[in-house]
Amino acid sequence: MDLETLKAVLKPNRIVEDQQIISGFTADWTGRYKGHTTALALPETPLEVAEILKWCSNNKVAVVPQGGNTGMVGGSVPMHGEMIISLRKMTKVEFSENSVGQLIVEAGASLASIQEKSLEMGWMFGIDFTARDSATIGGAIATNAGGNHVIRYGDTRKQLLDVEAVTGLGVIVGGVRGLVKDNTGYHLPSLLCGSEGTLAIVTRARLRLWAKPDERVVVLFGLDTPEEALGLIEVFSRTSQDILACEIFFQNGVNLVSNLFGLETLWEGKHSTYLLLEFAGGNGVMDRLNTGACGELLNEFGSIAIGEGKANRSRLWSYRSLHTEAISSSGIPHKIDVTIPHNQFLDFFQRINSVVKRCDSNAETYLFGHAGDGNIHVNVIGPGENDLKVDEAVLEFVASLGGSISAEHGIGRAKSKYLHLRRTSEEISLLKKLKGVFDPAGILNPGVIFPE
Ligand code: FAD
Ligand code: 2HG
Ligand code: ZN
Repeated sequence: MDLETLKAVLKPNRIVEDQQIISGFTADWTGRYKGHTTALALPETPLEVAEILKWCSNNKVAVVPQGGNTGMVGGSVPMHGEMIISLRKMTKVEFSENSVGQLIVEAGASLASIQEKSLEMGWMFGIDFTARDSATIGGAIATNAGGNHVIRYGDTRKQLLDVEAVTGLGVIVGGVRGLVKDNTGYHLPSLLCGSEGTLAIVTRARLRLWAKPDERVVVLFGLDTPEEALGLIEVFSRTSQDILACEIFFQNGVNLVSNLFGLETLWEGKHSTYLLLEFAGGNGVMDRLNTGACGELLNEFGSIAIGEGKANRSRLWSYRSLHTEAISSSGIPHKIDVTIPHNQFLDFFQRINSVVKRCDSNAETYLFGHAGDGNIHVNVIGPGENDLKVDEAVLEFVASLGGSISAEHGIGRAKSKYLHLRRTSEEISLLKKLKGVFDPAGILNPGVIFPE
């Protein structure tokens, strides 16, 4: 690509061609996708994003929008030499003065910076996950990220009051006007949320915040079967208004995490299944937990650990939150993020290992996830990066149970050829037409969501 005419309309240093710098942007977090490009754009304003996209559209240059590059489905990697447009320089986070409990953020602001600003102002942001220091709000909007608190606050879409974005033609649409109620035709924030950089590049957003809890308590249960976990999920979701997170994981993942990070063995390793619940609310969370059906359950269990202070809570969380890093240390994982209907969960847990073993008898399967949302992360180590038998078998199995082939990570490149397992051909053709309206030159993230 001849970048001189683009450089001429931008301020200096917005386009990087130095391969030493670019190489830090071309591979994904998991190590499965390794791309290349000759140009990295680092715009600092929405108008600059618009200039770049106008030029790209006129010159038929394909682009890959990128935030923190922590995505799990290869959507932020230039596999065919596309220009990377990184939003990393756009990081402002401001408390909105004309509303109650709202933030105006630039797309490159990290999740952690948004959480911090919210807390500083006496509020709480509804989205949290382990990649919080690197993942950006633009990436979270583009993937409709979920994370640990969906059971309480919903996914990223539920936090969005308004979005400003730039279409493939370089036109700025939407804004950060943000009224809580605004029924003026199609809801652009909902449409752009989850579009994975294929319709527009998100530049700014207005976010809703929630009341900051006074008290938080983590409870970790050591269990012997997934059935027990499902029973507890049912009781606590129904009876506790304080529930904030509900996570499941298993002994093989705990072994990996404990060995790698030197964590204490849990209950001498005698359990197969773990359920971590977090509760948050006004003062008295622990007292409320100790009453009624919840209290009876807490008293009944032998293998139970309770964390009240910050350090104890994060010690218990670390058995769950370090799974991703620990698994990556033992190879390049096949990441298969799925949702299972609650009434199919047991069938799923009983059969998933044999589904994987039929594809590769030496494969190791790690299961963990946001059980309260029916969301399990199936991580498989063993099959080669390009051997997709296991991905296909698991996704077909999940679809046969009425589940979704992507719960929270998106479709990206990793799952584009399986989109038909969840969407009808009529739906796929409608979605493609929508893409054509936002991006008539087809420059925005080709190969993401829809197969090339
Ligand atoms: P990137 O990885 O840079 O991009 C992701 C996708 O969004 C790409 O398709 C990209 O093209 C597009 N994109 C990025 N920015 C923009 C923009 N401004 N406009 C338009 N398109 C854009 N995800 C969850 O949902 N829940 C979790 O619990 C969770 N936990 C994680 C834990 C770890 C340790 C890691 C490494 C990842 C985790 N993720 C999780 C996945 C990932 O962090 C999220 O998908 C996150 O939203 C990606 O943000 P990002 O800024 O890194 O986006
Ligand atoms: C999590 O919930 C993330 O920890 C990452 O969504 C999941 O590593 C994974 O597969
Ligand atoms: Zn997750």
